[in-house]
Amino acid sequence: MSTSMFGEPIARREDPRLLTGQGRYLDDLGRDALAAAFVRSPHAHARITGIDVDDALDVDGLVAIYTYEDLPGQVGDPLPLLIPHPALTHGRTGYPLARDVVRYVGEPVVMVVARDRYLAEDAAERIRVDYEVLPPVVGIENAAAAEHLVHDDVPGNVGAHLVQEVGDAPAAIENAPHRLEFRLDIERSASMPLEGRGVYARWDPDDRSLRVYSSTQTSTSVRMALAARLGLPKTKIEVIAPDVGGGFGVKVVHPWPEEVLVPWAARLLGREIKWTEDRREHFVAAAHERGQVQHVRVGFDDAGRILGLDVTILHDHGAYTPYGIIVPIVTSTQLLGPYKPGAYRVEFTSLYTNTVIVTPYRGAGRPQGVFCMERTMDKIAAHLGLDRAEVRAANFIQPDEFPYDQGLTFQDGRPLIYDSGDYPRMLDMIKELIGWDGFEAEREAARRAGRRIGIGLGCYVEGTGVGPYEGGHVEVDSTGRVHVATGLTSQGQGHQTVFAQIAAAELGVPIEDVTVTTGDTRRFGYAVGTFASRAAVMSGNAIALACRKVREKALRIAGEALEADPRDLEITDGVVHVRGNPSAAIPLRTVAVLSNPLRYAFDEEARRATQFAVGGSSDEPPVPAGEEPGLEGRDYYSPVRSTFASGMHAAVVEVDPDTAEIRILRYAVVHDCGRLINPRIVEGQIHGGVAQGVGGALYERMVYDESGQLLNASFMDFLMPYATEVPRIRTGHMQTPSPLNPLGIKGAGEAGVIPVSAVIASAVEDAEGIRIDAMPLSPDGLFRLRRRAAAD
Ligand code: MCN
Repeated sequence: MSTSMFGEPIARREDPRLLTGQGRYLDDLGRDALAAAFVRSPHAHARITGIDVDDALDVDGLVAIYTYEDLPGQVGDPLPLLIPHPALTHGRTGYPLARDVVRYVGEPVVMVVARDRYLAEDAAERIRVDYEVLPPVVGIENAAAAEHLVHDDVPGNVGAHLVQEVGDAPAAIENAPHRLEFRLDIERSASMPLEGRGVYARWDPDDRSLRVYSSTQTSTSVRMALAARLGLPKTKIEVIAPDVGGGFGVKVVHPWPEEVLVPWAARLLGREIKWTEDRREHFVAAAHERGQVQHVRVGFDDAGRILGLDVTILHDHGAYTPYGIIVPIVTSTQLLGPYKPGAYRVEFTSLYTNTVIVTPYRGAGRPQGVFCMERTMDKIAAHLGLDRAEVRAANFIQPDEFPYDQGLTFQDGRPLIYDSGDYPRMLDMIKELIGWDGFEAEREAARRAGRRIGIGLGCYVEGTGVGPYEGGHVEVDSTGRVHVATGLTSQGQGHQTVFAQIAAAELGVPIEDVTVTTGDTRRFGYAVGTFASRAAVMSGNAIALACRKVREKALRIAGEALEADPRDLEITDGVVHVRGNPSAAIPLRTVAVLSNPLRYAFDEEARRATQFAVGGSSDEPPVPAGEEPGLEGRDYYSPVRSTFASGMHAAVVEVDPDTAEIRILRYAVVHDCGRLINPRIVEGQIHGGVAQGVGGALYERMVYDESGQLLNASFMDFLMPYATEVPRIRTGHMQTPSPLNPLGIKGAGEAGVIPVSAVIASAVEDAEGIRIDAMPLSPDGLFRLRRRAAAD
């Protein structure tokens, strides 16, 4: 038996089950359920003039067809705007089924329920929806030009406009010895979890209750949304996230139209109904992110220190804003990274387009911000003829300046204050890992061999562990097993392992004795969810606090049984004993029995163990007066503010002089997420993130034509990196504990993806000697840049 502790790089406990095909994902459930399918808009912008379902009625096995008109009361109301913001003056959300107007290709218009998915799709195909096509608005700049409007009542297509200022950046730029001005473009992309969205609902007519399985990142929010929309008390709704095959942000939005409609119809029909998203639906009708245009003005001194930075951002948020404007807020407030410019001004305009909605995708606005800041650093270095690492170092916040207030407001409305970090040391570490200082010799040797290589660097700071709260419940049962439950869900982050490590360490029990439940409202009803790299900080600390309550209670009861002062007791390998006297001991399992007087009466073994422990007879359980029954505890953790993780990535790339193919030869990461619960899991998270970042840097883009049709809505045309395109990654960990939470941890789940585009741009620019100002960068894109550079 191992007593696995906090900080050990143990293997993920969930993997043997998942890797041997024993996972239970949404589509593994409800095999006999009716199936739902959706008729979706083929137009980016159109008025619905008629819906004719007659042909579909002949389909054998058809059960029901619903349009907007069929949806009663709150079921048909517009979807909620989850995160309002004063700057979002024109927030708009869609209806679960389109009412009069459709605003993106893929918007759901009709829901069909049939005996199976084939029949549901057949019936859906026979439904005729008549449209009057309206002019679509596609592309950020068309939206800004506002020749046409996405929403008649939103002037200029502007959903939100925000300016944040620290100091007088325009004046600082004006008076600076050096100035640069440039534009950066980042195209739209999207998260592509292997498992799409999905929901399966069962109505129990006797109990008048609903059980819903959803492939979600936020099961408690799904429950709250359903309770409100269906008019059911939350005690009559159970929402369970089974195994979830990736989320990456897209499964946070709640409720999705399908997530409202399937449970509603299940109740109405008194039947089980399931809907699973297919890949095309995921492309056109889930959510995208990243798309931004940035205009940068920067003024700096001879050492490369930024005196003033002025960034203007145009953000494309698609047809609706169910998630508010969180993405451009994150870009604009976290763009500064580890740097402290003399003055900063950022202005963003968030624009409606006739494309699918934008919601946070792993990194959530930070890859765009880091691209902006790191391109700025490289351009300053190029302008001054300085080393790129040196320019970054000249702008760093120093270790003795923490807590450091950037003077901005974080997305949760709290001041943006960095809690801890050591950026100069981190820079030394990353330079060492990638071989920065010896690179000129390497470049020269490559050049002599006819090869073109370059090196790039990127730094970021990431606010993690946002509130408002997360909770944990811990119970030791009479077999000695420890049951840990938290309300947030898991999509592959390894929570079963890390939360067990925390509980094992806090309680002094073998990790084998700990089971962890996530994402099941039956086990834990109050939670926010898994996103924004918050699970480790939020649930990790909540579970630790709950364990501490259980531990204290265990020591009180054991103290009574052992006639010892609880302060003299400790728990090792699941046994409570007097410190320095291992023979005065009582197993935790027995303490659990003692804590429940009735159980004690039934448990001869526990009685014997207690008698042995106290050396006398014990018909009554020796429990301090006033203890509640049960060896369990619950606690919540609410942070005062977010904690800031940080990292630096570097890459060496090779660019083919003829084909412009870009290969990553080496990739290095140094990362600081405070105290590491499990370094191996964090490395896995970083590797996955870097792989997604490589996709964003070199391959993945959503290509809309001018009529708003997504041209590459399949894996034939939307390129994702395979293992062959993902480099080996050397990872260095740095641990500056967060002073803000009991465990001293910061988040890690998004870190890997954040700076990759900036790093690859930096390295390719270094190899090619031409400006890289747009991402992703494909070989044909690089080819065009070469031709343009040659023509200039
Ligand atoms: N961890 C640790 N020590 C730390 C910090 C974190 O051991 N100091 C561990 C955590 O315990 C957890 C993992 O690293 O097992 C990630 O932790 P955290 O940063 O808290 O992130 P979350 O668990 O909240 O996960 C969310 C994050 C986000 S926002 C996206 S998007 C994302 C990601 O995680 N989506 C993922 N990683 C993913 N990984 C998989 N496989 N699938 C997804 O959909």
